[in-house]
Amino acid sequence: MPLSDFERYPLTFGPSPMHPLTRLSEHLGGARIWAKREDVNSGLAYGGNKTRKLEYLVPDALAQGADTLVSIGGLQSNHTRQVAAVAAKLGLKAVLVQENWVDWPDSLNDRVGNILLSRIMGAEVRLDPAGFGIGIKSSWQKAIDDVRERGGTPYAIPAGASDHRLGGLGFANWAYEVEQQERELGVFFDTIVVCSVTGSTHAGMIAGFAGQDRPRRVIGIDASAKIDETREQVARIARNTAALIGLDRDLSDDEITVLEGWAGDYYGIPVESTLEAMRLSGGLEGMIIDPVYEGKSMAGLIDLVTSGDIPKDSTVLYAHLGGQPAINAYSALFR
Ligand code: 5PA
Repeated sequence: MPLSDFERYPLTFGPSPMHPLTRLSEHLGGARIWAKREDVNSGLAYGGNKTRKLEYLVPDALAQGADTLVSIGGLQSNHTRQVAAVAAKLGLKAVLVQENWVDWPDSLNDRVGNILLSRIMGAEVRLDPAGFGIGIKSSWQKAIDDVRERGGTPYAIPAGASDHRLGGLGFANWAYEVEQQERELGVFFDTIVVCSVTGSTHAGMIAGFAGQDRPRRVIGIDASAKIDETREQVARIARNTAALIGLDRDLSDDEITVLEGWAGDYYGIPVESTLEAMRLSGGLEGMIIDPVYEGKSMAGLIDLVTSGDIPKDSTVLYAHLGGQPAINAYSALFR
């Protein structure tokens, strides 16, 4: 059925703002670059990409009579913080499994930033020593079982709200929103650049744009340092989402582009190009990006523009997906 027939529970302010990054574009000397800002899309604990995805999961949770949202991420997960905020707003409980996804020595990693915000909002935070992985985790299953055992009704939200039947809808909707804003602004973005880890942000965009008349490149930049898993997950969710919203053709492989080269060796650990991207974005535009996700996709964008892979006559849209609270756990990098 068409996307407009799916129930959406509004959690955002409305269409997220879009604006040109004039000084960054000039500095790079190539394509014109704009940003669309999911980092300021909501009043719920700073918002971000998961807030948009959750707009389509919440009606399902409410229909099932859930009283507890159960989800999982790293210690500095932006996703779990957004789940905590949505639970608070709806008057539900949140149980969050926070795993040790990043071998990062900052002694405040499990205290500041996202995890602090989740605690303030009253979520039950469970620390777990398991490492990074976007698959289904036993600790998450256990948290779901525990809620049931206590007599609650859990609603299970996988990592990044991605591997879920409705996970791609938020960003399929984003693609329609972009088309609408383009009409209003008189601009067309031939290239989109987006960070990809659990995959449903990029996948939803692919499915949403695939139904539009004018083709464009939707480039995902892997930030997980596990490119095969990211590609597989993006392709699967893109195809499932496309089918769900009634796209009347199969997605071809060349519509699914996840590039590697900017993640470094590990998820969550910035490399030189990440820090340079953070400095450029902050110093030229006053636009703050984080070292885990957006710094890596911005590093990719910078290289693709300066190398001419994205040509000079292109107009590029950088999807800023949020993530700034985690910066507090990386203070040593900028001392
Ligand atoms: C995240 C994800 P996807 O997981 O949908 O591919 O999005 C990647 C991404 N930018 C990009 C920011 C700021 C993000 O937070 N974060 C996860 C989290 O637990 O926070 C799901 C991994």
